[in-house]
Amino acid sequence: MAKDIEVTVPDIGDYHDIPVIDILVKPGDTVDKDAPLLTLESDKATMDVPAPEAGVVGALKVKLGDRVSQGSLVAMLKASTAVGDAKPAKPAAAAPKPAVKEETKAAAVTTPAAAAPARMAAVTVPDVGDYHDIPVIEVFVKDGDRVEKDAPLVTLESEKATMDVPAPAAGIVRTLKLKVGDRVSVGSAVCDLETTDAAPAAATPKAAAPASAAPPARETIAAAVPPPLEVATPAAAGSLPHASPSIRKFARELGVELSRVNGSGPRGRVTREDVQGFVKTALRTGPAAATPAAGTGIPPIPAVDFAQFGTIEIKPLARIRKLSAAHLHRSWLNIPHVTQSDEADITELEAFRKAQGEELAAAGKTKLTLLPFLLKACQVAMQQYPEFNGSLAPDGENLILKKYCHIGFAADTPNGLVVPVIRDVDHKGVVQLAAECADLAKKARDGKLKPDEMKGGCFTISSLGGIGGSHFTPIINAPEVAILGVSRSQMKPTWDGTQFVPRLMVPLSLSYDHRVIDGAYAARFIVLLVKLLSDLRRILL
Ligand code: CAO
Repeated sequence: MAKDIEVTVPDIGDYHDIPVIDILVKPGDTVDKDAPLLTLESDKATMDVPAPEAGVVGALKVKLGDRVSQGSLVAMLKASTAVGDAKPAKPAAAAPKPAVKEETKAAAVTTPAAAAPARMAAVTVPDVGDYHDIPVIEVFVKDGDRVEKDAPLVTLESEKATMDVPAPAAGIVRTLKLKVGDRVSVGSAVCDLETTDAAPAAATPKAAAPASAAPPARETIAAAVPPPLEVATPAAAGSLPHASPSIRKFARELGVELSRVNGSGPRGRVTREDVQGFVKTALRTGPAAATPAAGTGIPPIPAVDFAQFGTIEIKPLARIRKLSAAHLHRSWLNIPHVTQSDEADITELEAFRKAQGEELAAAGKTKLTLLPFLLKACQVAMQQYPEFNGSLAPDGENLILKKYCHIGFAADTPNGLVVPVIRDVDHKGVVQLAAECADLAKKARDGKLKPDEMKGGCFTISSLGGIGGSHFTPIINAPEVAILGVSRSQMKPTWDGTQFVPRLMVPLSLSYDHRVIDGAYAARFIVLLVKLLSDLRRILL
């Protein structure tokens, strides 16, 4: 029969009045026996309070920052298993199984036998309760490493608990005596430590006792040993991460949610390298690539084993595609996009372009496409509507207005999308712009663009006109605030007031950042753009 249980802080040794630093459950959560409910942290150790029984979490009695001691009520739990006819539920307090004996909790420090240097101390496995012959699952140090007092040296893991053996004093690791997979019990040698503390317990004459005699000073004992951390078995823990106290602390310090890190250790345990790898990936490729929904709270798309439906081929993504994926995802998620569409009558422009193009071709000059005209028209419109040449300051307090005008254009390459940038469009004529576009587009296709040639853009044009399609919604190339999508021009019947006449119309799709640009401002911008393209003489005005 379901029973309400008061979950209290178990015997955590010498620790009193220590803060709750993490709450791992909320009311209504179903937890298994031994699943961690919350984490406490003293200045020396981090420890979880596990669920004493499987059940459903009721009211939480503590919040982050509350200070607790042994016996403090932390939560109510409706036990799903029969807990017998026991009267009050208090005994179900989440006492971790390993009985931590205060007097023997320390990593024992003794001077090694015979001619050891005066300040060399032997570090041995402290009394870790009922555990014998348990494996070393992680080694954090190597010979020559300098460690602070209480820094974890190794992690041990029994079936029920994971525990770090911390350095009993600051010093330099001299001879490491363990490796991952070794099995240890109380008194097993961990390493020799050349202590640098002014008067570490190990250096006192009393510490020159045999290994079994832990340092007598009680504060040294307490300082050296965090009590074992009860961890649930992976099955019991459900989706909760399986990691040692020091790794949890390490992840917390870096702001990494352990549940997002794939554990590569035995039984999916998260290691220090896993956390470091996660951070490196996030820094290199951006959070979007580290996990598609990173930081957004958006549930990730579940993985599907496509091979179950038919033959598949795995094709690694090109580096450019991965980089642009992260960039586009960031923009899409961070910027409230609005796309405004219109069509410009480029009948006259096209006639002019063709005539000029033939002249240029005859002179052996660059091919004249629509793109340089679009660049020029956008530059003029940006000068009249300068917010289109702005970027929102990261704090969201200011708009940074640029007095230069560099415009990028999206180029389709075999390796993916790149955006070369034409500098100082306002200082250049259409023919020069055409030459620069052709040059940069070729470099882009040949994979020869230099990083500087893709930087500093104020605005982007994405022209799909050479391919086809009508309208689309381009994604803003942050930190820019707008992008113009251009589709394929088409001869259309247009009403001139008295009759339908055939006119060449080019579809335009202007996406803008609505935090910076109002709809009316954007509509004025695109109307001007349409006018400029419809009658190029306006560019001179
Ligand atoms: N309508 C009709 N025809 C168009 C056109 C339009 N809007 N824009 C270009 N064309 C024509 C050109 O005139 C040219 O025709 P001809 O060969 O008969 O003279 C042909 O299409 C090919 O032009 P182009 O694409 O080589 O040249 P461009 O200057 O217009 O564009 C570049 C250069 C680099 C922008 C283009 O090659 C490209 O890569 N476009 C794809 C951009 C892209 O992928 N955008 C999507 C980004 S979001 O995923």
